[in-house]
Parts: sequence; structure tokens; C-alpha cells
Amino acid sequence: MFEGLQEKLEGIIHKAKGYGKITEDNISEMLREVRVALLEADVNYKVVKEFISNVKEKALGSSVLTSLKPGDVFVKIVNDELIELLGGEEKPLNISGNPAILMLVGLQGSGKTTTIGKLANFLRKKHAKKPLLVACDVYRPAAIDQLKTIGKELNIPVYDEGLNNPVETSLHAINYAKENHYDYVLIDTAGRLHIDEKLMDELNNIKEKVHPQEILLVIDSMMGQDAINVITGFNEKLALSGVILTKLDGDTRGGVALSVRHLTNVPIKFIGVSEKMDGLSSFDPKRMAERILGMGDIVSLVEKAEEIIDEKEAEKAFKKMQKGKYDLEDFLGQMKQIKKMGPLENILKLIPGARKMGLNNIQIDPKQIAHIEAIVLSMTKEERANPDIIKASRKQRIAKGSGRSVQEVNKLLEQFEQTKKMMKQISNGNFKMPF
Ligand SMILES: Nc1nc2c(ncn2[C@@H]2O[C@H](COP(=O)(O)OP(=O)(O)O)[C@@H](O)[C@H]2O)c(=O)[nH]1
Ligand SMILES: [Mg+2]
Repeated sequence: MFEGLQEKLEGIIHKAKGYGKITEDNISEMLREVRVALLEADVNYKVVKEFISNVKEKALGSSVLTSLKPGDVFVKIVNDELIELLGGEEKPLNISGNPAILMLVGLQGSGKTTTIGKLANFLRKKHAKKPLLVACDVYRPAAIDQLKTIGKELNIPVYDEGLNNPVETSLHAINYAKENHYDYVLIDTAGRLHIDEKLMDELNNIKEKVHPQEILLVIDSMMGQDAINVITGFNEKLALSGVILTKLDGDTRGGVALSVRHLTNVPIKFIGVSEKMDGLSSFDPKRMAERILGMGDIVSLVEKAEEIIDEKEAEKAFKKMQKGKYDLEDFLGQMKQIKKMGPLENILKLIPGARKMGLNNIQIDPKQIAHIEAIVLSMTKEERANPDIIKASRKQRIAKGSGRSVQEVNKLLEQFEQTKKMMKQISNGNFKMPF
């Protein structure tokens, strides 16, 4: 699923990361490509339009975070918008009833019966509770047998009354579940090839008598954009609590998954990813976005940096750096920020490619930062602003004051000089703020 989309976005992002500066022009170009990628993935054009305009607005209005690369910021914005599009927060099942009643509806062949089995299996594993399956697709005797076969495979009981009326069968099943202490009742219903009045009336009858906590529409993702009309049709009649999107393992382009929420306002709660009984995943927009973009690492890096870095401080340091006035105070400030970000090894791991470069093997002792802090704090204000004046006797005094050795003081001054040089290079180069 989403392979085509993933590949294209990867290319666009790779390009974005190369931009030293993001301007309105190159944002427009990138977004044009994102737009094509989404349309090719069969995402509804209205959804695409809005998505693009949201990303653009955010990218242009985004604040100056001096420590972040423009490409990474762009990735983060696309990622956030993608999560929004996929529904924001994960919407868990309402299983508050005793027993909790879940009714699955959908067109013929969408995967209802298979999904009932998967869902029961999922709930039993997750909550260690007892599910009961109810066979209410009474128009095709083979449908009842199919559910029984699934029940047998999973060792989960199936309640059926043959071809008896589905409303009665459901009500009896619920009584049976109460008497026998089942925690979930999962009702398999009939489908048709198209939405029709009769089907809707029957489903509505079950709904009104049974009061299910969840009415889940099972829908085949291979239907493409037609799926949206089906969801809307069922939702108008039954007020769905969620959608289960099946067959995302097939050669579906996946665009439905990105369009459903925005166009129908019904949350996707699960996705079917194989024919097997463990082929069901709960649908988490965050995880899904991560999968589509494949940029989880950068996203968490940006999030972490955003959390911690005081933008004004960063700007101040940047301005000083540009004027060549970067001093030990700034150096200390940066060290402190690094310290706040947690173990340095973890941050390095988050940087794509760091592992390949062997950087994640660098062991950085947080104590070292504390030592640097002690040394800088032992300097006078004048010394911090003008480290050149720190000669032998001053070094000794500083070492004594900080409880560190003269060698360490020397090493720190060296590091500072190196950093200063690097900063100068950056500021002389094309490094300008993105937005
Ligand atoms: N590959 C794949 N096949 C699925 C998935 N869900 C259902 N199917 C298949 O779709 C077909 C129809 O499923 P079924 O449960 O009988 O649909 P129903 O008519 O809605 O009850 C069966 O062959 C299932 O094995 C899925 O997530 N992935
Ligand atoms: Mg069926």
C-alpha cells in the first residue's frame, strides 16, 4: 500500500533537503510535485487542493528556527498535515457495553465476514476477553457456513439461528451472550452489490433494536473513489461510528485512506492488510503518516528541537555569529541546549545517515557538558567575551575554580575556537533562514 506515493514523496523530500533556503518559489515547485503524487495515489482532488493550500500556508508562515534545516521543517509540516488528513488522533473502539455490541455492515464482498473473525481475534488478544460471533447474513446459507469455519479456526463460538430473521437472531444472541458472560457480540450482516432501500431498512431495524456501540462499515479499498459515495450512503442511513478499510495489501493505491476522513467525517478505525486472521491493524493516523513519509526520524528530531530550543536565543546567537561576535557565553548556551535534548547519542541516532557514518557509536558523557559548564562559569565576564586573554595564569585560576584540570580548560578553548570557525563558515556561506 502507498508504495507509489511513498516513492514520489521520498524524491520530493530529498530535493527539499537540498535547499539551503526555502522560498515561495521552491515551495510552490515542491507542492506542485506533492500534488501530482497525491492525485496519482487516487486521493480525491478536493482533498488534495486543501492539503496543498494548508501546507503552503504553514510553510510560508513558519517561524524562524535557526537550528533547523529548511528541508526538515518542510517534512515536519507535510507530516503534520498528513496526520490531520488521516484523522488526527487515533479513534479507539467504544467497547463500553456489557456485552459490547459491534455491528459490521457493508457491500457484498467487502470483507465483512473475514473482518468479523479478525476483529474478534484482535479484541480477544488485546483485552483477553470473550467474543461471540453472530451470523445474520441470512440470504446466503454459504455465508453462515463461512462464519462458522472462521469461528472454528479461531476457536471462537458462532451464534446462528439459520435463516431466521436477523433482528430476532441478534436479540437472542445478545441474551445468550449475557447468560454466558461474553464480553463482545460481533454481528455479521448481509450485503448487496449496491446500496438499496431494503438492505438499509434491514440494517436500520437491527440497529434500532440492538443499540450497538459500534456500527462499522467494512469497505474494499480497491473500489477507489467510489468508496466515498458508499460510505456517505451508509452513513446517512445508519450514522456510522467508523470505517474498516480492507484489502490495503492489494495493489490499491491507497488514496481512499487519505480521503475518507475529510470527505465523510467518519473515522477509519481499522485496516485489513491480509486475508489471514491476524491481518487487521488498528488505524493510527500518526503511525500511518510515518509509514507514508518514511520520515519518522526527522519528524521526531524536529519535534524535539522545537520543544526545547528557545527561538529568541537561537536568533540572538545567530546574529552574533554573523557579526563574528560569538563568544563563550553563546558556546555555553548551546551546550546547555544540547544537554536539555537528552543523551547526545540518541539525538545522533535520529539524524538520517548518522548510523552509516558511524556517528551513533560516539559515546558522549553528559558529565562532560557539566564540566564545560563549570569551566565557563569559573571565567570572568571579560574572559568569556574575549577568550584570547586567557593565558597561563588565568587558566590555572579557572581550573582551580572549576575543579577541572588545566588540560581540560585548554581542550575547551580549542573546541570553542573550532566551533567559532565552523560558525563563521556557515554564516559566510549561503546559510540563510528559510522562511
Ligand atoms: N487480501 C485481502 N483480502 C481480504 C481482506 N479482507 C477480506 N478479504 C477477502 O475478500 C473476500 C471477501 O470477503 P468476505 O469476508 O467474504 O466479504 P463479505 O461478503 O463482505 O462478507 C474474501 O476472499 C476475503 O478473503 C484483506 O484485508 N486483504
Ligand atoms: Mg459475508
